[in-house]
Amino acid sequence: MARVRVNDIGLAKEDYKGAPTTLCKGCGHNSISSQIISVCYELNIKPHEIMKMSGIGCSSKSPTYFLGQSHGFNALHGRMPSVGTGAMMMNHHMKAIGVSGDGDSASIGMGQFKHIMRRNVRMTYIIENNGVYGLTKGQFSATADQGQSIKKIGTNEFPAEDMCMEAIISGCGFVARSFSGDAKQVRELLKAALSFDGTAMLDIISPCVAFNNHESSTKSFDYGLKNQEPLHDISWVPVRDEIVIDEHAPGEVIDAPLHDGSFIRLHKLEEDYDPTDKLGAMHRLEFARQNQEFITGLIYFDNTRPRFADTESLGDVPLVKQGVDKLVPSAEKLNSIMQQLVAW
Ligand SMILES: Cc1ncc(C[n+]2csc(CCOP(=O)(O)OP(=O)(O)O)c2C)c(N)n1
Ligand code: SF4
Ligand SMILES: [Mg+2]
Repeated sequence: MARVRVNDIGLAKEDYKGAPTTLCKGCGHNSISSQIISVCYELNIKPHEIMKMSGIGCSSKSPTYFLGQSHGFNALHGRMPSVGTGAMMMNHHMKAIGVSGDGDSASIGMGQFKHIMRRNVRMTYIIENNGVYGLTKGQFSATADQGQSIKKIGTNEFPAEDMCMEAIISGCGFVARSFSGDAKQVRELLKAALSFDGTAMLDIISPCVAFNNHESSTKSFDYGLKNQEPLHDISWVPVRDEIVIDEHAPGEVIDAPLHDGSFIRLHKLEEDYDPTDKLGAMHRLEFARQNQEFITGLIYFDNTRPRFADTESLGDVPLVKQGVDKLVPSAEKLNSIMQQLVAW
């Protein structure tokens, strides 16, 4: 009998899978789920230490299709960030994977999106961005291109939101863009995001094959395959690997250190691109927008911001593990609070 391959914690790849997908065949969201499964297997992640959070949409359904042994919560439309923040406040030792869509995050959930970025909650926040509301049959989302037309829907008259720009402005320290058709880049970015102790935002262009996969769309498979312009070649280097610089690397090599001791290595493809330069990153995004370029890679990186758990002084023992005596104020304490309020 063939032996099943297992990772360092004795789990097989099968242990990281979820229920069979009910999304359309060929939907970009399915490729992203597959990459999450591979990466969590490879990183020896304990499924019970992961919470999968999502909102509403085809994208937000996808946590059902990976990590079937992890915790999960399907929040209201656009409300995943606040529910995720609350859950991480109760147990900040968990790792959160948030999956959202462009409708869920850029339309109804924009306010929530910006606040989780500024709070720096430890979450790998993935936007599966297809430019439409796939689940409700293809209406334009806030990331749809201005001037784009879709049969039966009409023409989008409004400018597109750029979620990488929004994340940078809001204080996020790990901002990346990728394409679901580029499995290797998605995997390396996911590994780095999961090793980052704060909010890591991945805006992954993920074509909707049912409603937005035609020639005029910059969120189609054809467009992504033909126009993707990586800023660098990316590899994630685990803690235990010896640090060796590849002398044949094209351009300069930047190693961005992550909180668990691993780092993300970027072989620069563009001479002057430095992901630690905030204004430079915003300038590059705006230049890409004006020139209709589809840049991918780690766009902005800053690992110096305090994480939410520290700002909130959550300490070593998560709230969920504290006893009732610590969490519930005594009758005397409550009385004294009430007396102070009455005195006001
Ligand atoms: C409060 C509320 N408003 C509207 C809806 C209807 N609705 C369900 S999913 C969705 C959009 C989903 O789009 P997106 O997040 O881009 O996900 P996709 O299906 O494209 O992956 C909308 C508007 C809802 N469920 N709840
Ligand atoms: S409708 Fe679009 S987004 Fe939804 S499952 Fe089908 S291809 Fe994917
Ligand atoms: Mg969408």
